[in-house]
Amino acid sequence: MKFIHLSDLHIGKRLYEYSLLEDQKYILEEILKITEQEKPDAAFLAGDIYDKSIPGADAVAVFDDFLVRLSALVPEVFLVSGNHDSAARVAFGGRLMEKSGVHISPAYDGEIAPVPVQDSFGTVNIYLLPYIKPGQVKQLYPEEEILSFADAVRLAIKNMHINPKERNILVTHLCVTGSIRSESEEIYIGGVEDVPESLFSNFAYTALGHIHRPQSCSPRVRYCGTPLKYSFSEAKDEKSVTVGELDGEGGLTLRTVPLIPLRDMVELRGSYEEVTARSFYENTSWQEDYTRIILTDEEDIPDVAGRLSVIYHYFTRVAYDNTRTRSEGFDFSAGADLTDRSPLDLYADLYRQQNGQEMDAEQEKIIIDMLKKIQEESV
Ligand SMILES: [Mn+2]
Repeated sequence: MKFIHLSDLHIGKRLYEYSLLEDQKYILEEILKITEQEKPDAAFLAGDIYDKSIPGADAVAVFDDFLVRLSALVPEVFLVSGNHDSAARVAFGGRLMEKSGVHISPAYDGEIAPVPVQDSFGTVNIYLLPYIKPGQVKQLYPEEEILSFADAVRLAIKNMHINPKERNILVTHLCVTGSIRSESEEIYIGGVEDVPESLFSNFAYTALGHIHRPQSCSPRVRYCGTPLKYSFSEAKDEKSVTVGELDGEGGLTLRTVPLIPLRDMVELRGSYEEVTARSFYENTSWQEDYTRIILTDEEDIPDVAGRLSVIYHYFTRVAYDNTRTRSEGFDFSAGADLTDRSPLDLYADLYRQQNGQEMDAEQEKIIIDMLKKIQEESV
């Protein structure tokens, strides 16, 4: 069986003041072209179809068109809802669409029956597990001990009663321990959502969504990543469609087909004079790309955002990397990941700035306890 794997379309997403809908329509066209060439037997959409649980009418229209055209090219389309989706709204009409080969996970009700798909070797069982939270599963199984996301997913998989001798595929939306994240995901802090990869050992392939950077967690467990860059932390990422082939013995081959966006997302860096010099940008696509600009000038430039947006038509934000911002604790040095900071680190920075000294052990414990409490309440 040949398949394509997509996730985290986030249709309707905005980047600061820009609607990304044109970029999304463009990339969905590209995906349809790839699909037409690859001729897969199945397509997996692993959650976060929309960016919001109540998507705008324009976003719904874009997905409706994509789904109709995708299902004309692919015999079986499978989709699950992600944390950004409303599971019930995404599932609307799902039972009717079964007849057209479009299989949508219903909102999780404690039982998941596989969808059997035939290929020339026999049956492949496709299991659809939407994004689930521990509290939700606990309500369905009050007698079970479910303290974490990992417990919830373990139970959901146990209740699938999988036959490991058959070929099974799981499509789901969750966070595997150790996966590399980016700025555009909304994930609970401190590893709360982590699910160990070992839970998926009975699946010939696990098609994941939730993490936006494409990556394999193991040879058979993979995030295909978003079709577009959704934050500047992804500026250097390469987006793609994952194409897989499963043979009769459960042997799996995976490859990627690159996705080239309508507009790229780039972070530019230099002095004001450098980044506004024609020679800097003339042989690039940057004037039509989404840009974030880091200026190294020591002095603030008056009306800098207005001036930069004359040159860079999809300019978003400017920041200074200079003696002042560094003394304030910002780190814009090349390659520094601005996002990879825990809430505790951020609070420690704030404390240092306000008090000119570090928190002591007791104060730190108060903050850690408070952060834990916030986290537990939001799960
Ligand atoms: Mn997502």
